[in-house]
Parts: sequence; structure tokens; C-alpha cells
Amino acid sequence: TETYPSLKRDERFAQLTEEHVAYFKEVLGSSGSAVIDGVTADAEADLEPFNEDWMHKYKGQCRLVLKPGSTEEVSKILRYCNEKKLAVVPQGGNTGLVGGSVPVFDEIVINMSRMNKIHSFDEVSGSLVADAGCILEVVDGFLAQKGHIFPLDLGAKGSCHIGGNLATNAGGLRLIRYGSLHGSVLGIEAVLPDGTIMNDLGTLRKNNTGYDLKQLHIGAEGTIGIITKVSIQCPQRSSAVNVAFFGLESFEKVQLAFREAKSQLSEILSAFELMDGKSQNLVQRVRSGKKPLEDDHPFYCLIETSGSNGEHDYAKLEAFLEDVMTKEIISDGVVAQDETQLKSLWSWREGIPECLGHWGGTYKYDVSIPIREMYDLVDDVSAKMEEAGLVGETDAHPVVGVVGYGHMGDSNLHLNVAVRRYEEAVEKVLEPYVFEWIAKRSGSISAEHGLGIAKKNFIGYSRDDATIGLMKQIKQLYDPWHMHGHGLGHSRLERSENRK
Ligand code: FAD
Ligand code: 2HG
Ligand code: ZN
Repeated sequence: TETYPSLKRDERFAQLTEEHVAYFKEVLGSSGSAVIDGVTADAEADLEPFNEDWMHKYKGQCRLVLKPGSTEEVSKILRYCNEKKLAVVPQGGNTGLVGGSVPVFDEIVINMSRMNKIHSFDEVSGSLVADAGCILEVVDGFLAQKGHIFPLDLGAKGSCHIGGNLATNAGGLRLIRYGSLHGSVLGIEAVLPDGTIMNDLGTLRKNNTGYDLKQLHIGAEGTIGIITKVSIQCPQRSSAVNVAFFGLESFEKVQLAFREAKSQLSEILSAFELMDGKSQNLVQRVRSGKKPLEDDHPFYCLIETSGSNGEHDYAKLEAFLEDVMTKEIISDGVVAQDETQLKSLWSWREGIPECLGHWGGTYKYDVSIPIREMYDLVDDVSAKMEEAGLVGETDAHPVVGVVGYGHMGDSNLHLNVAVRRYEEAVEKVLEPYVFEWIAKRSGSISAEHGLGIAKKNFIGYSRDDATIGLMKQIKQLYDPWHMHGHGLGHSRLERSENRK
């Protein structure tokens, strides 16, 4: 194909026929948009958004999108696809950043957006049961009315699905406070590749009866089944939320500030996010608004506190800021005075991914690194890009900027290279350099976004052979035909010789 010249479609998989489409229309009904049919009808424009990812980097050629409305429909679809050897790719809000949510070739897209009901909420325990296709922000809005919060928040909340969040084991902005989904998910319902419905939708915290199989689906990126329902423990929503934004002169000082924040703000600390000055300058170039602080600084941090006593929390935060200012750990800072300011400060952090795409594209590396060395990667990659003469202001330079930001509290850096176009010369500087850099420090080449098609060939930099071997056996057990997720016959863990 034009899109993936080095990949070959596995011809053991069937080509879609009119007969297949007729079956799906019978199961889902042909009215509405439950079936977007590009096989018997011309639906190219309608199929486009399902074929392309959020970054406009990965493109498939699916000719059929199915939007099931119930678990039974998902089951019928998968059973049939398994029998007929039709490859599929599950899709939530299509906000994933590793090309995992779009087809590689002509896989059928199973889009979960019609499964969007909230089923129950227990006001005493805080457990919520909802369909996988519910939009994160919608669920969180529902929970807000009940005085609770979804234990995950991220910049894509307006589009991403909670099923997609589980499938990628998304981390987000408050992991430091609410922990990983592996801890907060109570149960799931999932449809396995052969159509079997696995009902593990418990709403209780404890259940030590054998293997905890739901955990395999969290972070599996849809490779062993489709999550159809989610049961999750939702914490009490804090009545008092405060946000501070400050500037610092070195990464040493960022680390000192983090230590102080943990010790002085302790139980009310709910986010500690890092942004370098370069990322903030690029955001400003796109938005042309006033930056939160007057002067420029090489680093910025955003701190959020969430507690139950506004005055007490505010006083604590102010005392912290005064202390770190006196000790010259931070150079300048501002505390949001109202909800509008709070949102505005957050937007300088949450808005980074979108703004960086402004010039044409972004190379993204989502890595875990021991915290002391976290920022060195950005400096090293910047130096290499400059050396290669790739960074500049004119169209002859593919690279607009090399920036770093991320979840300081989780040792999770986002190295982003904003480009005017995706170009081989840039890729040659980045890979395998970045992966080798990470492996040397025993870090992770994908801290929270998953493997998708972007990182699957590099799993060996972060996992040993025995672990990868076990993963392959699990894939083989659930999906012997390798029909789920990417690969049309090559599981995402196997296709090491093929690169985009
Ligand atoms: P999709 O993109 O549709 O799918 C992602 C993967 O999951 C694909 O492999 C797909 O096949 C699979 N999948 C989707 N739904 C299901 C299902 N029901 N069952 C089985 N498999 C399924 N990630 C973070 O971890 N932290 C962040 O802070 C963060 N911020 C982001 C900010 C922005 C602006 C954007 C665009 C993305 C961000 N992400 C972040 C990436 C993150 O992975 C997604 O936003 C989100 O978790 C994916 O949900 P989705 O519904 O869009 O899934
Ligand atoms: C974030 O933290 C997301 O904003 C996206 O994980 C990071 O785009 C990225 O690299
Ligand atoms: Zn992130």
C-alpha cells in the first residue's frame, strides 16, 4: 500500500464481500449510522475520520465501520469475523497517539461510540458501571453531580472513551493522586475474539478468587478482545481545588520543588506537571495569548491541590510557595484566584499536544526515565537536531522545536519534536537513538500511550525475551488467528522486521 510500503497484507485473511456486509446490516440494522458501508456503496468521505488518527500520521483503508449498540451485537460481529477470517480493529474516541486505533490495511473498524450508557452508580461505595463507549468528560460530568470524580483525567477527555482509556491504561494528569487504572478498575465485561462474552463486571473492591484476568485487558490495546462495559471505583470529588503555576531556572530546582511539594502539600497534592520554556513559547506562538508569568523561564511547573477545606488548602499552598520562593527554588509564581484562571493555567499544560501539531506534525516519545535524568533526553536530542542542521524558522528546516513536558510526579516525560512535515532525516536522528538512550537507563519506551503501530517493533528495548514470549503465548490463547488489533496475521509483538 502507499501508506505502509514496507508492510504486506496477510492474504490468509478474507477480503470483504457484499455477503459479509449484508450479514452485518442484518445484525446491526441498516438504518442510522450503525454500518458505514464502503463495500456496496460509495462512502469514502464518511469513512475518512475512522481511517485516520488524531495526529494525521497513520492512515488505513477500511471500507467498513461497524458501530454495535450492545454487547450481544459485538459478540455476533466477532464470532462471524472469527469464522470468516475478517480482521478487525477496535476504536474508541480515536485519540490514541501511537496509531493503534486505526486500521493498517482494510481491517473492519469496530467503533464503540453507540455504546454510551451509564448503567449504575452506588453513592455509598462510589462504584460506577458504564458502557465502554461513554466519553470520559460526560462520565465525569455525571459523577460531578454526585459529588464524585472519575479517577483519570487527560487533555483528550472531550473525545476519548472510557473503554479506550482502559484499553491503553491511560495515565493522565492526576495519576500521582488516584493511581493507575489497574488499581481503580473493579471489573469489566469484554467480548473475546471468538465472540465469547467474559462477564467480570464486579463492583466490589476485593475478589481474590484466582487470576485477575480483567487486568490483562487493561493496557492490551484491544489485542485480546473488546471491552464493552467498565466498573470503576470513583473517589469523592474535592470541594476545594487550587492551582499554582511557577517558573524555575533549572531542572535541579524542579526536582527540589517536587520534593518540597510532596512533603509540604502531602495528602492534598493532586498534580505536579512539568513544562519546559520551549513548549510554552510554542504554545504562545499558536495562541498568541499572554503567558501566565511575565518573564521567561527555562522550566515551569503546575501544581494542583485537591482537598475538602478551601481556606486550609489555600493557606497551605501559599505557605509552600512562599517557602520555595524564599529558598530560591522557584523564581516566580501565580495562584489561580477563580475557576476561569484555574482553567486558563491548566490550558497552558493540557493544550501543548494540540498546539505542537500546528506546523504539520509531531514526533512523540512518551517515556519513563529515572527522575534525575528525566530532562537530559530533551537536551541531548535538541543538540543532535541542531548539529544535523534540521531546526530553524524557514521551510527548509523540517523541525520547529524539540520540547519536553509531562507528568513529573510519575517520572513520565513527553519528548515532542514539532515538525513542518514528517521526514526521514528527522527520524534518522531520533531512532534508534531515543530508544537506546532509554534502554541504557532501564526506562520505558512507552510510559502511558501504549505500543500501537508506532512502538511495537521496539518493545525489546523495555521488555526481556521471556516476558515477550509470555505475551505472545497469551495472544495466541485469546486470538490464535491474530485477528485483533493490528497486524492481519502478525501480532503487534511479532512483527519486528516491518517498520512504517
Ligand atoms: P482510541 O484512540 O480509539 O484507541 C486506543 C487503543 O485502544 C487502540 O489500540 C484501540 O484499538 C483500543 N480500544 C479502544 N477502545 C477499545 C475497547 N472498548 N476495547 C478494546 N480496545 C479498545 N494518554 C495518557 O495516557 N495520558 C494523557 O495525559 C493523555 N493525554 C492526551 C491528550 C491528548 C490531547 C490526546 C489526543 C491524547 C492523549 N492521550 C493521553 C492518549 C490516550 O491514549 C488517549 O487519549 C485515550 O486513552 C484513548 O482513548 P480513545 O477512546 O480515544 O481510544
Ligand atoms: C499529555 O500528557 C499526553 O499531554 C500527550 O499524554 C503527550 O502528546 C504527547 O506527547
Ligand atoms: Zn501524558
